[in-house]
Amino acid sequence: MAVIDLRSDTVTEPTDEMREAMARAKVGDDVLGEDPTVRELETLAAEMLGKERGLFVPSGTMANLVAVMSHTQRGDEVLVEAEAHTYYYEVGSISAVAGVMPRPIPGRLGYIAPDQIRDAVRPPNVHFPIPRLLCLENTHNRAGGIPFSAQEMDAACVTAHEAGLAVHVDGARIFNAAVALGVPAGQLVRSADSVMFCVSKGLSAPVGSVLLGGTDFIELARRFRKMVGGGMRQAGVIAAAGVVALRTMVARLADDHANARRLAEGVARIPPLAVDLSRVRTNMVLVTINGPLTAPEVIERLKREGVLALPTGASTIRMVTHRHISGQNIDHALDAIRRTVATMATIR
Ligand code: TLP
Repeated sequence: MAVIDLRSDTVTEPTDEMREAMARAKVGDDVLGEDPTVRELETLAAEMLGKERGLFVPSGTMANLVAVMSHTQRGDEVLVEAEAHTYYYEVGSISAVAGVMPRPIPGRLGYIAPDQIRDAVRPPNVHFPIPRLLCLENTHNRAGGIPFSAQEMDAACVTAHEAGLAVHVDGARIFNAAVALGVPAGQLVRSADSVMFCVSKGLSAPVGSVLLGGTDFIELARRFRKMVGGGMRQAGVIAAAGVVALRTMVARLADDHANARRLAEGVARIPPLAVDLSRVRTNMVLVTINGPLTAPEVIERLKREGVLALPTGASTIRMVTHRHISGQNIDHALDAIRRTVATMATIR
């Protein structure tokens, strides 16, 4: 039985072109700043995102951590959306390692609006930590892959800057946002101080993320990357796949978005499952189960039918489309979901 893996776009494997580029990559010691392929990836990424410099790091989690460490001092306050990956899924690293105080702000479908930023930033007072940084996420994972426009991003950044905060963007899937909105990715982060994106998700490279920002910021981030053990040596071997990812994998994300829509529209017609179709804007589908079935039960049953998905709550399931999911796979997945729900309804 062919498995249809909708757990995440992180499961994508390198293309043949990536594997060839990896085999041929010119390498050097990147801790000494001598790996030409890492340099190439960092430079290309900086050009595409409109920032001065880039820093290749092993993961999105490390990119966010190193960004927070570079923007803050221990004890500072960091405004972060309450469902943001940095707050929800990164093992508490910004507290445990960076030593900052996260201030979770429930956003509107993942977006922290300017008025919320103004309300959250408290005037200087001996009792309060110093507010130093705002973290935004685009696309927003737990909101269902929602992209935020350049105007929305600018508005949040301007307000944060007026309040004396720097802005870091977790843009793990910033290219999904750019493709969905039909704008260059750089536009979405033009007002932000730093941004990270992952080559290891929908872009199909096997490993890595790039953190981008101004020259001084990246120099500091390079030190923190070393501190947390992210200094890699002949990392050109993996950066080579990232270069191919940026050159060849961005435009095709539109196919993943079309497949997500097709999946969402199908699932929305399978009660007791429901999908808010207005939220399906990129490559994610959040499925709500109305009724007694739990997400883990449905996921377990789907697995027996060869369809993999992840729970995002007791009665919510996330399905993610990516390069290994075809339109035909979507139709097969929908058949499997229909069968699963029908069987489970008779068991109850
Ligand atoms: N997200 C993963 C899981 O960790 C949930 C996924 O399957 O979606 N920022 C965002 C917005 C992310 O979605 C992720 C990964 C990261 C950061 C962390 O990237 P990695 O996994 O490279 O540390």
